[in-house]
Amino acid sequence: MKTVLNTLVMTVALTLSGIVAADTMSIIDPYVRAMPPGQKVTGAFLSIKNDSDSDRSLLRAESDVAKNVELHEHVHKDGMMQMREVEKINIAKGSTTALKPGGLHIMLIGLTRELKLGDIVDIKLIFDDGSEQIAKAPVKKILAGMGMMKKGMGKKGPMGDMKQMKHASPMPNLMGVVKKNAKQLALNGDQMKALKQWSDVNQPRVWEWVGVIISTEKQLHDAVLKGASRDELDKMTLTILDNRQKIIRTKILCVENLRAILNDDQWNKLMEIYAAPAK
Ligand SMILES: [Cu+2]
Repeated sequence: MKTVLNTLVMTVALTLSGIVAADTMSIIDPYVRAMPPGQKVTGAFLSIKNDSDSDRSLLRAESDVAKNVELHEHVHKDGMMQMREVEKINIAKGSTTALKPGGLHIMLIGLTRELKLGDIVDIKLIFDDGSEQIAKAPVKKILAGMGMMKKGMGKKGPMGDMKQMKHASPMPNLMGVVKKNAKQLALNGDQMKALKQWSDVNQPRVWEWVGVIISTEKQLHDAVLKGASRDELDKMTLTILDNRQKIIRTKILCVENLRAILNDDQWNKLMEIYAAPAK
C-alpha cells in the first residue's frame, strides 16, 4: 500500500512539474532554413515566450543534425552587418524573444545529414535554470531577396536558393569541381586532406556571409518601402558590399590555395574540366 501511495505521489509530482515547465517557457513557430544540397550550414529560428515570474536566458542549443550548434546575433558595426556568437539569449519575464533571419538565430554548423523540405529537426534548448525543451523545427524554404516576395518572380524549388548563391558570388567555384572530379584529377591523400581542411574552415564563413547578404537585401527592400533615410539605406548597401567582398576575397584565396596544392598536370586538367560546357 505504501509503495502504491509513493508511486502515486511521485506520479502527481512529475505531472505537476511537467505542467509548470511547459507553462513557463514556450517555443513558438520553430523552423530551419532549407539549403541547397551539399550545404553544410544553416540557421534555425523560433520565438521563446517567458511566462514565468523571473528573467530567463537560453544558454545553449544542441541538435544531432549538426556537429556544432551556436547562438548567433547580427550586429551593425561601423555601418557593416556582421554575425557573431553570443553567450546567451535573454528572455525577460513576461516577454517573447524572437530569433529570426537578420537577427538572433541558432546556427547549425557542419550538418551531419541532408535536410529536406518538411523534415523535422529536433533542437534541444538549454536554459539558465537548467530546464530543457525540445523544439521540433520543420525545414522550410525562406524566400529572401528583392522581388522574391512577388508572385511569379523567383522560382520555387531548390533552384531558388542556388540562384541566390550565384547572385551572392560571381566567382568560379573550383573547389566544387575538384571534389566532383577528385578521381579524374588523381588527388593523393595529402592533397585531399589539405582541401578538406580549407573547406571546413572557409565554407561555413562563406555561407554566413551569403546569409547576411540575403537577409540585408530583404531588409533593404522593406526599408525602401517604409521610406527609410538615405543614410540607413547606404549603411545596408555597404553591409551587402562588405560581405560580397569577403566572399570574393575568400574565393580568390581558394583559387590560390588550389593552385598551390595541385601539381601542374592536375591544375591544367582542372582548367580543362572547368572550361568544358556542362553536360
Ligand atoms: Cu549565424
